[in-house]
Amino acid sequence: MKKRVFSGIQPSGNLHIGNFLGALKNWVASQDQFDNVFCIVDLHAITVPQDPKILRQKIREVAGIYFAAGIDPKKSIVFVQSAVSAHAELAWILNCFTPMGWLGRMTQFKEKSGSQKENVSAGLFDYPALMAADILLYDTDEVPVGEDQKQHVEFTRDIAGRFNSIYGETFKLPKPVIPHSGARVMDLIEPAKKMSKSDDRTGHTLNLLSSKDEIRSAIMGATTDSLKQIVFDPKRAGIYNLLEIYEGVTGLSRTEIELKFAGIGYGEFKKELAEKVVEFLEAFQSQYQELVKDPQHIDSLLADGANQALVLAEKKLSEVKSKVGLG
Ligand code: ATP
Ligand code: LTN
Repeated sequence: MKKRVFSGIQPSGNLHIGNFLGALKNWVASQDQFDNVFCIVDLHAITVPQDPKILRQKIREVAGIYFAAGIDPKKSIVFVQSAVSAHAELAWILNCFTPMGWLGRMTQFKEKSGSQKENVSAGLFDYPALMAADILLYDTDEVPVGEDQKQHVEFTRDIAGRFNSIYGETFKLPKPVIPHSGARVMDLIEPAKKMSKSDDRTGHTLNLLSSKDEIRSAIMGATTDSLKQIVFDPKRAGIYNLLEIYEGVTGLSRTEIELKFAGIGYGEFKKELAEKVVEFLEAFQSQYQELVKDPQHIDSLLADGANQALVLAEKKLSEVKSKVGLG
């Protein structure tokens, strides 16, 4: 029996090269090895305000991006979270076993709520319980995500362990799988900060659907430093980030890359990086454009995915409900 993989991306903002290198790339690469469930987590997206029209468009956009990146609906279940109500139901149940203190310690909540802790939604605070429900419904073994989601997967293990210790073995404990490179792609202009989907400032991110010119100008404008050598030194955040992106899109080793750019200036390196990213996105974007010509096809793939997910999710939910004494 193959191991089960579950992961998801929120249909909000603009998907960027960090989402690709930190998550999507690995989903595609190990697709044959696992039993995969990939979700478009719209219930997570509404933890912050969303325009309904845009949210609906973004759901299809993310589906198109999954398929264009190489997720094959014959090999992987792809569906929209809100189409399977077991996610919300299990989240509520897990909620009732989640200490407030655990949620309060989540770095993502602290970062996203900032100074607005009293005004953000209860959903944003409770975000990890919904993510735990997503993962636990499918007896997930591995969760391939970027570095920023590691804490949420650990939270999922903790809540699963707590439930199991009260009601007996119910949930499998999942493991986060974080890539060695590209797990935390940084903002191009402020390399101390992670590249973020919700950041729409020009030049800060490399979006998967950006034009060639946007890509070139963002890379040429990226922050580097006053040193000269092009080497993988994590202490030199700007250049390190660009090198990781180069590594991610070309597949070359770090030694090969350092050799290739020995004695070469930042300007030359950036030009070469921009061309590699453009080349890489060209193939991806033409697949995407082809797919979105037929939105009904995308919808029907998602409906098939939801039907498959539903069977698995309902089975686990009814086991949980019966253990808790519900229904
Ligand atoms: P937002 O900034 O709106 O919170 P996001 O860019 O973090 O969005 P998510 O939908 O939260 O995007 O994340 C989707 C996946 O991409 C997750 O697995 C996450 O860990 C990964 N990811 C997000 N940002 C990065 C990044 N900068 N580098 C690598 N992986 C990332
Ligand atoms: N919180 C994740 C998105 C997400 C997810 C999941 C990832 C929701 N449910 C389950 C993996 C498994 C994020 O990237 N912000």
